[in-house]
Amino acid sequence: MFKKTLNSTLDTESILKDARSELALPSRRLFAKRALTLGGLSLLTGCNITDEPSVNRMLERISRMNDGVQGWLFDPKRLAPTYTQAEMTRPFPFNAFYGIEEVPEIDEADYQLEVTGLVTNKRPWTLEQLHKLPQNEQITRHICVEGWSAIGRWGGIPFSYFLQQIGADLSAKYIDFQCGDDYHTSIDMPTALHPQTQLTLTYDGQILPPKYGFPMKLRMPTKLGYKNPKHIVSIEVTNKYPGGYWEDQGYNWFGGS
Ligand SMILES: Nc1nc2c(c(=O)[nH]1)N[C@H]1C(S)=C(S)[C@@H](COP(=O)(O)O)O[C@H]1N2
Ligand SMILES: [Mo]
Repeated sequence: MFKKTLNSTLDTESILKDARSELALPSRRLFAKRALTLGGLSLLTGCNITDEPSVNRMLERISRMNDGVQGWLFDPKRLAPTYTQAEMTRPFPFNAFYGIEEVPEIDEADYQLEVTGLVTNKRPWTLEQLHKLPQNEQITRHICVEGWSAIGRWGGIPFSYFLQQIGADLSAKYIDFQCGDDYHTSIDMPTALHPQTQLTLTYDGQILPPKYGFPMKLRMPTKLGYKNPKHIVSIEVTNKYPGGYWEDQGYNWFGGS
């Protein structure tokens, strides 16, 4: 879609040339080979390249990102790197489409996770029931397209295990997440089944605090920050493209691997 605009107003080759020099990567490197196309760059930065300012913004974002993390963001089968506790970013940044003083307060007692769509078991889940499911931990890097990244430690249920518990149709295309703050985003089934995709209940060994998404978020180290929904209140398995809060405003739907 943006190709048409680009042909008339922008010079594709010169954008790529600038991107290459921002990245200073030799062409044989994985990232350069796989992603140094306009599509790959817009995927990486979340920028919809339709005009000169957004091209500049894209180049700025690229230059700020750590090239070491870029290769695996594009390969759904590879594991994202993990880190040690000493490498954790403290404090872990807060981000949302509103300020920290507007973080939703979700009442634990009333909370139930709704499950809808292509699943055999539509029973809602209390937090207590969720905490009883098998849990694991990861120390991984979260990358935000706004130009920062941070390493955090998250604990929760392997999402593929949860999908089995609800009898999800694993041949369905999408999973949509509705959040307690009117945010929503959706992911593809291969990412949902990725071993590092986690229904996250804790941060750094403690119950997930409100600012990081109480009572639960989806943590995917193979996806950019905006694909990781916080304050999840319902999950739908579907074949109908669900889009998302930022995706509907032009951010790339895949947003990562
Ligand atoms: N419900 C909800 N989830 C969300 C967002 C949001 O505004 N609302 N923002 C996203 C973005 S852009 C980022 S970078 C991360 C920030 O998560 P953090 O506050 O734990 O750092 O949450 C993502 N998930
Ligand atoms: Mo973000």
